[in-house]
Amino acid sequence: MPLSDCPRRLWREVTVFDGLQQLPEPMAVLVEGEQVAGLWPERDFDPALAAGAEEAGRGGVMTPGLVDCHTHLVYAGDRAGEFEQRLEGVSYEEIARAGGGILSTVRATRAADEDELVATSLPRLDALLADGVTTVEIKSGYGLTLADELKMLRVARRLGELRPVRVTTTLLGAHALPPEYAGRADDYVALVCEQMIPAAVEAGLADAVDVFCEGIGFSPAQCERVYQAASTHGLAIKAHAEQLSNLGGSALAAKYGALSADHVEYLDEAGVQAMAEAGTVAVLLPGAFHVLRETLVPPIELLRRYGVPMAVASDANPGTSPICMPSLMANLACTLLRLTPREALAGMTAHAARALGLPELGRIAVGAPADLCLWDIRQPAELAYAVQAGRLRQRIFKGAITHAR
Ligand code: DI6
Ligand code: FE
Repeated sequence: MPLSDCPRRLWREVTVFDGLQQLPEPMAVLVEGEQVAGLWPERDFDPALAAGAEEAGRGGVMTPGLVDCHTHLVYAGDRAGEFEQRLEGVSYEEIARAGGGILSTVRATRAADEDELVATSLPRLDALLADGVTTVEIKSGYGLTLADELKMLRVARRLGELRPVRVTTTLLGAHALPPEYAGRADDYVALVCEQMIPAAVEAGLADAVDVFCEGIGFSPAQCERVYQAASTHGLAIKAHAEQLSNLGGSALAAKYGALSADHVEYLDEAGVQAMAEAGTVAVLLPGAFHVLRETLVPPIELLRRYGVPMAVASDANPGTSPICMPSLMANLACTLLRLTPREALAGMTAHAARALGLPELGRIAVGAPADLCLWDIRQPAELAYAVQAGRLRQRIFKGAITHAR
């Protein structure tokens, strides 16, 4: 579109968190079309620089639109009964081994058609958007047949068409062993590698693959087969690794150039080093840590020392993190995992975008996509400090204000 037709919008006197840090003084921010076109300290701002722009806001804190880089948002049913069982002392693993857990959501999700899945998932997506999300990753993994995994991925893509949000999709066929493959895990992995991955790629339905590398999931050798198939088909790689035990899943993912290794409570120094060398992001999921009442904190100090970027995500799912409130994740990342508020916010913006292989997102910079949030708070740290819905004044997606009150 010719520049003269671009809507030009100007925000004045905003405190900017640019995705990595808070800028030292109040700023003027100009958006032109779908991009950030200008960013000036207020005291240098010359109105001639933004001639013809409409003033869209004044004051408040501006952050990049939040990036929720790990969710299982699409599913049917709920697991409230299991929550009660866990409160009575039954462990997540015991429930899983007895055929509940992920497999109970698999039964409900297989029984739902696409429209039903869209209808049950949209309110969860809307909750994320109301809390500032402009990009969300959505995994499959509750279908576990070729048809049901593709169904979940189509639903995820449809959600992205129904709402102003970027959706990236991840094929998580290797999430749990479906009952019809009991005792034949290698055959199921062959189905993932030889049918699900090629079909998802062929249909353009997946941006990445993920695996659950765990005693109750898949072994490192099985995960490696999935990574080989993903690499052959040009899909990015992610991992649920070191959540409940240390199997070396993060180092394995790093060996295949993974975008991220997620959970990582049981990660050791060799794994941290492998991630640092490969540029793999550590995605911290404090919601699951909280709900499972875990006590082993991910090795934050080692991740800092090796310079591994830390992202923070909701892990929104019916079992271990039935929570669709990213700002609460920032709070939990600080209170439970001891991140600083700055790290938590970088974890939900710049570093989360890296975990999706989209480093142009999650930043406020000239030329960056204008996915932005304007919050009614005084300083960025308040997002992590207070847990309070309704602080989002404006949500800006591709330069358009999509949520304003
Ligand atoms: N780890 C998790 O925390 C989620 N998946 C996984 O591999 C939980 C999924 C669920 O319990 O439904
Ligand atoms: Fe997960």
